[in-house]
Amino acid sequence: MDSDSVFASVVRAPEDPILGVTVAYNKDTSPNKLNLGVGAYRTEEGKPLVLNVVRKAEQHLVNDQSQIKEYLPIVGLADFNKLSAKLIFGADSPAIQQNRVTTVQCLSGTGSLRVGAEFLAKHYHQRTIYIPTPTWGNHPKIFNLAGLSVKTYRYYDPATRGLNFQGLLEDLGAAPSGAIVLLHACAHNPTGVDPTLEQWELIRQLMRSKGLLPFFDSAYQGFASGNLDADAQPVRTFVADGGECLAAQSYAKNMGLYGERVGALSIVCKTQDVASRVESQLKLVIRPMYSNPPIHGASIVATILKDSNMYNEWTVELKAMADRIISMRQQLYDALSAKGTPGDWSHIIKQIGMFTFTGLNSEQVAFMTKEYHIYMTSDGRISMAGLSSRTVPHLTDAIHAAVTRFD
Ligand code: PGU
Repeated sequence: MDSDSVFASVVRAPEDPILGVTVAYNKDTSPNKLNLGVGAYRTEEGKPLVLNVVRKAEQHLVNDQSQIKEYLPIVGLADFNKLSAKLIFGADSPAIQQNRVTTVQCLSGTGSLRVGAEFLAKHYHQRTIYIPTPTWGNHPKIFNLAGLSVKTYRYYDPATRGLNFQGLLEDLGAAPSGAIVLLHACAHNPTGVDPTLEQWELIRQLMRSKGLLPFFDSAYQGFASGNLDADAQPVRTFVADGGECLAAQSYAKNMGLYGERVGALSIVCKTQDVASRVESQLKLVIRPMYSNPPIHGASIVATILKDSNMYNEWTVELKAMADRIISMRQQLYDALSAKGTPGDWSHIIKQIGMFTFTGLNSEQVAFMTKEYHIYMTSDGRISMAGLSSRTVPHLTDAIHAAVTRFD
C-alpha cells in the first residue's frame, strides 16, 4: 500500500519543459511524428550524428595501449583544459600566455555553469546574477540552487522579433555595481537573436564601467556562423580589455558529444597568482560534488584539438552542420511564403544558431502537437537541427493551420 511508504507524501513533479518534450515524443506512435524540441543535431535522414572525426579519435584511443582508466585529477584532463581555453579565448590570447586563466573540466555546459555559480556564491562579494529574458530554462534553476539570487534583464523584443538593445542597456545600467551578468556567447537560446559586434562593444563598455562580472555561456561555438573563431569574438573582446570573466563551454553540440558530458569552466583573472588560488577553491567545489570528471569524452576532445588534421576535419564537419541548419531556415521560410501563410516569417532566416523562436503561442504549439504530432517547447521554439527537407512540408502545413485557426 502507498501509505506504507515513507515517501507517500512525495508529489509527482512535472516533466522538464525541454527534455520532457522528448519523453512525450517517444510515447507517440504516429509515423509522422517530428521532434523539434531538444536542441540536438539530426541529419537530413532525421538521425542523430556521430562526427567522423569523433569516430576516428575514439578508434585512436582504443588502439592506444597507453590509455588507462585511472581517476583524473579533480580539475580533469590537463591537455583538454589547455586546449579548451585556447579554443574559446584564441590561440594568441594574452590572458592564456600570462597564465591568468584557470580552466577546469566539468560535466558539459550545465556542470560548468553549476561549478562556476557555486564558486561565485562562496567567494564573490556580489551574489546577484542577471539573466536575459527569455533564456535557457535551466539557467535560473542552476543559479538559484547554487545560492545566487537571480534577476533578469530585457533581451528580446517580441514586437520586432529582434534584440531589445535599449532595454538591455537600461537594465544592466541599473544593476548594482559588481553584479554577475549571464551572457550567451553566441546563438542565443531560445531566441536565435545575438547582438552585433558593435552592440557587444557597447555592452562591454557599460559592464566594465560598472564593474559587472561577465559569465559567458558558450554552448554553441561554431553553430552560429559555422566558424569557431567568429563565434568566440564577443568573449574575446571582453578578455582583450584585461578584465576578468567566467566562461562555461560545452562540446555537446559542436562536437556532437551530448551524452559524453564534456565541458569546461574557465575563469580569467587579473594575475597568475589569483588564478591559481581560484583554481584551488574550484577543486573544493568539485571534490564533494562528483570528485573528478569522466575521462573518455575529454580524451576524444583533446585528441581532436591537438592534431591539426583532425582539428581541420572537425571544422569542416561543424560547418556542414551549421550550413544544413541555415538551409533549413531558408527552406521553411520559402515554404511558408509559397503557401501564403499569414504573417511575416522573415525572422526565420534572420535568427541564427540551432533554434527559431517562431512567435507561435502555447495554444498553437499544443494544436500542432495534437493534430500534427510535431513536438516543440511551449514557448514556440523549434530546433532547426531536427528538421529536414522531407519534413519541411509537414511543419509548414502545421504552422499554416495553427496561425489560421488561432490568430
Ligand atoms: N547552455 C545553453 C544556452 C544551452 O542551450 C544548453 C543546452 C546548455 C547550456 C547545456 O548543455 P549541456 O548538454 O549541459 O552541455 N540546451 C539544449 C539541450 C537540452 C537541455 O535543455 O539541456 C536545449 O535544447 O535547450
